[in-house]
Amino acid sequence: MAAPTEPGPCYLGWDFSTQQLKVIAVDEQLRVIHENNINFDKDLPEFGTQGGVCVHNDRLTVTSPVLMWAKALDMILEKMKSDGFDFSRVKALSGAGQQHGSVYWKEGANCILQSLSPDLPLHQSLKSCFSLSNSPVWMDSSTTTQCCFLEKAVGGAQKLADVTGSRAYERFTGNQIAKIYSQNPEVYTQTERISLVSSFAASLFLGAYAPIDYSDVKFGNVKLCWSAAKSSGMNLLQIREKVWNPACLDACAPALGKKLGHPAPSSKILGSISPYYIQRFGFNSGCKVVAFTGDNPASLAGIRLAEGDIAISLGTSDTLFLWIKEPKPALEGHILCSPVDPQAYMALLCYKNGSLMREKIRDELASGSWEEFSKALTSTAVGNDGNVGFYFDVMEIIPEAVGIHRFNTHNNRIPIFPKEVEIRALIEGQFMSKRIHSEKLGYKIFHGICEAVLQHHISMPTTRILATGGASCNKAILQVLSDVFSAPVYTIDTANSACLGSAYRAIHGLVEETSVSLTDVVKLAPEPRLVATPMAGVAQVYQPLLKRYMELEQQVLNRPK
Ligand code: XUL
Repeated sequence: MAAPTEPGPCYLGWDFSTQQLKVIAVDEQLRVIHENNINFDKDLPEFGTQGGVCVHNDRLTVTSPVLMWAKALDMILEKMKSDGFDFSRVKALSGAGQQHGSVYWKEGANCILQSLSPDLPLHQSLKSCFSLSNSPVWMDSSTTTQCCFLEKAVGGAQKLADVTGSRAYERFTGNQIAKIYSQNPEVYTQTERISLVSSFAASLFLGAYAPIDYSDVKFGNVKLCWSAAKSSGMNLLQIREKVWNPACLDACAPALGKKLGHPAPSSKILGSISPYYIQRFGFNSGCKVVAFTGDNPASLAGIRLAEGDIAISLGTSDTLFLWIKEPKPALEGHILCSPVDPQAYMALLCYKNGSLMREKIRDELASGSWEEFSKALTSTAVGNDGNVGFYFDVMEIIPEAVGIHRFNTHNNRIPIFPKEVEIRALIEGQFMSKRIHSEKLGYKIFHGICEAVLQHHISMPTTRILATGGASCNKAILQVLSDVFSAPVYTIDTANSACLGSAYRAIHGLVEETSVSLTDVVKLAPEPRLVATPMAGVAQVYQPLLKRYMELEQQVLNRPK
């Protein structure tokens, strides 16, 4: 009888996202062999988060407890162990984190990280390691003062965009650090190192401070070459030279460069896993930790965005990525380097009122049931009989507006919609906004065929919409997406594209030196599946409606807050 074959090596991809910690293991053939998750609200109720965050009384400040993330890691590893997961098979791991969020390590924390006792859970060893226990996250919009100051300090919004890739955004880390420095200078002084959520997570595995990666990156408005084309969503990095910009650093806080450390490429092997995980969970001592990156670049790798595609991630934040060959200046959105193709770029639009808004309306009008929600959606007509709605529970990024605004077919404001109309208005509105604003970045449809737009030199011979994130499991929602964009919608088998992309990046990290590209690594992965095609006649319905939506958006914007 043939001896049973040894299970081969595998790779872990982590995602420290807003509401959950998620992990996926893939084998050498890129098959998913294990998935697990910890939901912060449900599994760690002692931290009192809602949707993984705490919204403060001013409604603008949004934070997450840093020890919650450490405890979640401990918990998920224990869960994997009790599910019989064999950690000794893991050859490399990488991960992603929600972008922009920051972690403040107290003086001496690196020494504690380097000598973690395997007898204690992570959060217990780390409890004295942070100078700030509540980390600001990407949903925070409390730093308008700091944004104005930074833009002024470097010579205006455009100048800041030219240098760092973006005008000042409230959620960007530099402005968050500036707020902490001005409001709590003693916290800043006690801080030895500032990490992004992604590099914080990498530090936990490495048992030492991990560098911030170049690809947790946004750079807008400039055409750059690949080698110099990365920076983070921080408003701090000089994107051409890949060094911190002294004027930006000085405008935010003193001696900031030292606290941030030197950034590193996102495919870099940072080192071997900390002995803590070898002793506690049975990891192999040769297991490599590849730099962690932002959730959006990781997602792009996971869904294998190709030339001509649009990706829409329907998660806590809704994000939309476009494949771009030659980025041109735009006043909204961001341009990122494609982590898949060195010659390409991705444009990114980010919406704050994604899943949480959909879940709120589902809870209020559909008894918390997606089934009931979907039924209501399919029972209403395409175009919602001219009813249009804007649903911004928190201050939106695109457009900068807040509140719920409903308009009937005569463009009159009305206070309430019937349940079914409200549900369709929410979903159609979310997708009309994405279509309108992606068209501003270059997406366009000619005669039913999605093609490039010339202004931004986007080449789109055969556009596919690749949907990912939690809501990409919902067929009724994806049908509306397909109708509004007049394009076919595809999904991949897992909604966790950031985890999957991270697992692919872990493999890539190991082979990168042999000049195998990430594109070659992901070639083995299964092709996305077609799940929705546009219904007949939808283009005629949405053409006038999109125009109206755009005009109504101006009204919503102009209304005093
Ligand atoms: C992107 C952004 C969000 C976060 C959370 O700019 O703020 O997508 O990365 O997922």
